[in-house]
Amino acid sequence: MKLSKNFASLAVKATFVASMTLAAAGAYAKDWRGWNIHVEDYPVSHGMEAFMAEVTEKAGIGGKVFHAGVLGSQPDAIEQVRLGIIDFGVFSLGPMGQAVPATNVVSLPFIFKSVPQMYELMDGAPGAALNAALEEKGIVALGYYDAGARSFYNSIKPINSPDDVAGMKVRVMNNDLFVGMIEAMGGNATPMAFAEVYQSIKTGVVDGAENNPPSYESTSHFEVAKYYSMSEHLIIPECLCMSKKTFDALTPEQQEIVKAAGKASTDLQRKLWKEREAASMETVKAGGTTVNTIEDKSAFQAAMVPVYDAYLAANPEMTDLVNLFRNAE
Ligand code: BDP
Repeated sequence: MKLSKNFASLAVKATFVASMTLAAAGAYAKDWRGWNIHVEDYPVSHGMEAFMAEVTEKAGIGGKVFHAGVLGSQPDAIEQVRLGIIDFGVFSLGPMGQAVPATNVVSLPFIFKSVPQMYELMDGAPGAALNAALEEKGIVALGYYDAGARSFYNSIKPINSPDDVAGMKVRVMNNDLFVGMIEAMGGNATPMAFAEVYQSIKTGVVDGAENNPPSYESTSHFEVAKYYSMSEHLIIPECLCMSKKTFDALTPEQQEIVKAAGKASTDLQRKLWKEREAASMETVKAGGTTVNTIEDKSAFQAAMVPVYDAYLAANPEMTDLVNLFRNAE
């Protein structure tokens, strides 16, 4: 009895010494967990896998990306990244707005003039302002992935003007701004988790939703909502986000490796995104989707003026940040 007790305490001591030695050498024992809402074959997923592989190879950190939302809903995962329970994830700044209000600025409809402008602003000073706000809430932004532009789709008819949205039941992401956006056109907005949308359209709980072509395609929403109308009303970047808790536990060398891997994965994702956008359009058309373009979007833009007014009236402290994005060339 005595012997085994001594042995146990020796073993504990040995483990302790070993882990101290590892810590002193900068070794890092924790395996990372990455949250992803998308299926495995998707530009975001490939970007995340490349990130994890590079971090493993160069910094010796193990980990795994969990696809298809198996680690939970997006709002929950954002909280868990803030707490360091999940180590990293790719989050749309749409749902992020509830946790980090400054990021709401990019959920304002038509805030970006184009996707190239979104890249420029997110990679520059306006993006740095959002990074600072994220960091204050425990999130380190390593790069912004492309999520293209979101357009309306539904099972009833093509949308050509805001009046066509009037009376429609439209699913939106979890953020009050999107509810306001649909209501400004006279529609009924239903915030709902991504995973529930297919069934909800199929059973008529909602008439449609809005998303970029790759998500419309990868979720098979095109099978149940055959009209895709290129309103392109939202351009919302997605953040490759790391838990600040996880990041701060790394050595300076590891942090540099992680940052470089984040940048490389962002470049890769942006390239893959363009390819997938084109391929998705082909897939949905071949699957029977009617796509209509909307050359003149001014009626949609005009309908969004009250959304901006209400947002700025309720959040006057956001005025400078909104203007920084809105007035950019
Ligand atoms: C996709 C985004 C994903 C969102 C989803 C949604 O990549 O983060 O959860 O839209 O509409 O485009 O919920």
